[in-house]
Amino acid sequence: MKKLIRLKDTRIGLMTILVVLFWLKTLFAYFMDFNLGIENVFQFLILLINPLATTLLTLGIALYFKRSRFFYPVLGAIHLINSFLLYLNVIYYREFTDFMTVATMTGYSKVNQGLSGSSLALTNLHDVFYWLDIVIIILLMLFRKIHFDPRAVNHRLAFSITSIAILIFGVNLSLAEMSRPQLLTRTFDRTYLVKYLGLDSFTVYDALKTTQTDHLRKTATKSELEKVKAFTDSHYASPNKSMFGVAKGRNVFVIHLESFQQFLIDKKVNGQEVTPFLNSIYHGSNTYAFDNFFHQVGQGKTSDAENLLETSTYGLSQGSLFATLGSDNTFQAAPAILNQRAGYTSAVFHGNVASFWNRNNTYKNLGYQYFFDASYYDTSGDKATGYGLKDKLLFKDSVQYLQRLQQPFYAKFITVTNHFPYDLDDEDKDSSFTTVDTGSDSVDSYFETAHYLDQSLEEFFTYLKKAGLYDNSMFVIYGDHYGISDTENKKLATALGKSSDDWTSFDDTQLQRVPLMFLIPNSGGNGGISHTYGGEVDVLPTMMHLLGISSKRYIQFGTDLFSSDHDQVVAFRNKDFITPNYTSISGVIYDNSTGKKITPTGKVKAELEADQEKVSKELSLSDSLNTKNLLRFYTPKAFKAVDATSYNYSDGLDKAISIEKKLGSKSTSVYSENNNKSTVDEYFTDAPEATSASTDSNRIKITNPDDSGN
Ligand code: GP9
Ligand code: MN
Repeated sequence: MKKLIRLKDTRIGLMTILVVLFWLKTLFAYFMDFNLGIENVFQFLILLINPLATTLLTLGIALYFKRSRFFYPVLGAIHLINSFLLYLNVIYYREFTDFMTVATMTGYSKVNQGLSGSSLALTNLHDVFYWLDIVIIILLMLFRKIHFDPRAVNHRLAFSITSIAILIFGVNLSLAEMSRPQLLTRTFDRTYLVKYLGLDSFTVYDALKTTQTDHLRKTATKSELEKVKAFTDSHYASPNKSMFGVAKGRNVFVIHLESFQQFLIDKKVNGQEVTPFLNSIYHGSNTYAFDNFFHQVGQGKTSDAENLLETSTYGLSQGSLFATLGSDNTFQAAPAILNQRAGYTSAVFHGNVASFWNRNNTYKNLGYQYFFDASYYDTSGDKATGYGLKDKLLFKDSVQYLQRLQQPFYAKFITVTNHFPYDLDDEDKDSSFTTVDTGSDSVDSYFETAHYLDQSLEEFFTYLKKAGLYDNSMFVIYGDHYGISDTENKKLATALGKSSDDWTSFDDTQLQRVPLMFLIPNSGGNGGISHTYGGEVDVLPTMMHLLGISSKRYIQFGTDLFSSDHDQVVAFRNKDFITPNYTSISGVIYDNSTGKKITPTGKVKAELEADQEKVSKELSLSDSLNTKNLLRFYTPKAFKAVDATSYNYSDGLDKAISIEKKLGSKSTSVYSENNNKSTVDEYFTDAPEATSASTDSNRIKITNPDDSGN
C-alpha cells in the first residue's frame, strides 16, 4: 500500500496507475454495457489485452514532456479524453447498440445520428465508475496528496514505453488475425473491431477510413458520373413487351435464401427431395425460373447480394459496401424507386442484430421504411442460432408486422438457418429425412438446413394463401451465394454424383449458380425454366419491368433477363466471368461444353477479349460510382433523393398502426382488409420452439465471420 502511495508521486508511477484504471474502466464497459459476443477463451483473452496497447500508447505521450507543468496537464487531459470517448460510446451504445463513428461525432453522417435529447435518460447508476477515478484524482491533487514529481522521465525510457505499447499492439493484432482473418479488410460490423482491437483502435481505424473516403469523394467530379452513365446507357436493354407489367401493382416478396445453391433444386438424397416445396415452385407454370443464374458477391457476402439486387451495382473489391459506404452513400435503390413510382411500402424482416453488415444505417439510405430486426422478435433460448431467429419462427413471427403494412408492399425476408456451419438442433430435424454421408460435416448438414428452410417456406406460403396475400403478390426467390466453399467442393462432388479426382476451378465456378425465380400466381401459366445466363446485378431491372416500371432513367449495371438485348456475360467480383459458352478464370479459358481448358484463337479470342474488357470496365465504373458517391450528382427524372434522417426503425409496429388509423377505411393493410382482425392465428408452424416459453439466455451472438466458410 505504501508503495502504491509512493507510486503516485512519481511520473511513471502515476501514469501506470492511470493505465490500469483506464484499462479496468474499459473492461467494465466491455462486460457491463457492450454486448460483444464473446464465444471462446481465446476471444476473451484478446478482449482482456486489447485496451492495454492504446492506453499505454496515448498516456505514454505525456512522458515526452519534460516540465512538470506540461507533463501533468497533458497526462490528465489524455486520461480525460480517453474516458470521455469511452463514456460517449457507452451512452451511444445504449441508444443505438452500435459504436460511434467519426462521421457521427463530426456530424457528417446522415443516418448514424448523434445522440438524441434523451441521453440523460440513458445514464445508469453504475456510470459512476466511469468518472469516479477522475474525481478522486482531482480531489487528491487539490488536497495536495499527489506530489508533482519534478524529475523528467528520460526520453530513452519514454521511447521504450512507446515501443512496448506498439509491441503489445502488434501481438494484439496478430492474435486477432488468428482468431478472425482479414479483420481490417473485410469490414463487417463495428462490434468486431472493438471486440478484437479495442475502442481507441476502432476510432483511429474509422478516422483513417473516413478520411480516405472523404478524399475520394471531394475530388470526384460530375464528369466521372457522366462516364458511368454513358456506359450504362449504352448497355441498356429494353423490356420484353410480353413480360412488361405482368406483375403490375402486386405486392413483392423478396425471399433471400441464405447460402442456397442451385444444385439443391431438384436434388434427391437417399431417394428424397431436399427441397420439395421450392421444387414445386420451380416447376410451377406461373414461375419464371433461371438455371444459369450466378451470384456475384465479394467479401460482403449477404450484404453484397442485397446491394447487387437492390441497386444493380456491384459490391466492392474489398470489404462490404454496406459496411464501408452504406452509412453515407447516395443510392437509387429498389425500395425508394418502387415507393416513388408506384406507392410501395417497403420493409425488411431479419432476425439478426441490426448492426450486422451495417444494415441499420444502409437500409435508411436505400429508402427502407421499416426494418424489423432481432429486437422485434423473441430470440431467446433455442429460438435462434448464431445468425439469428430460426427461419420457421422468422416467417411466423413476422406476420404480426406484415399484416399491418399498407399494400402494395415490397417486403424482404432474409433467412439465416441455412448458414454455415449448418447447425440444426435435433428438435428441428425432420425424422423422415436422412442426409448424405460425405465425410464433411458441413456438406452433410447443409442438406438438412436447406430442407428445414424449405419447410419454413411451405408454412409461410400456406399462411399467405389463407390470408389472401398469395394471389396478388409476386415472389422473387433467390440464393445469395454459395454455401459450400471451394475447399469443400471435392467432398460435395460425391454427393453430386461426380468424381473429385479431376475436380477443377471450372467445376468450382459451375457451382456458383444460385436459384432465381419470379413466381407470379395466376399470371397465365406461361412460366418456365430459362437457360439465359445472368447474375444478381440483373434482378432489379428485370423486376422493375415485371412491375411495369421502366428502368431506363436509372444508372444500373444489370439488364432485364427477359430482354432480347440482355447481355449474357456474367461478371464475378474478381473479374473472372462466364458466358453461355466459355468460362474465364484468372485469364484461363474453359469451354463450358467440355469443361476443358482451351487456347482460344481468331474470332473467339477477340470476343473473349472484348468480354474481359467489358467486365473489367463495368466493375471499375461501379466502384467509381460507389466509392466516389457519384449518384449524388445525378437525379433521375422525378426522383426525390432519399432522406435517411426521416427513418427511424425503433417503433415500426406503432408507425404502421398509426398510418392504418389515419387512413381509416382507405387502409389497404391485410389487417384492415380482414375487418380489423389479426391473421396471426391463421399461421401454422410445427416449430417446437414456437410454443416454448421464452428464457433469458439469448443465443444470438456476433458470430465469427470465419464461420461463413471462407
Ligand atoms: C447475417 C446474415 C449472414 O445477418 O445475413 O450474412 P453472411 O455471413 O452470409 O454474409
Ligand atoms: Mn449470406
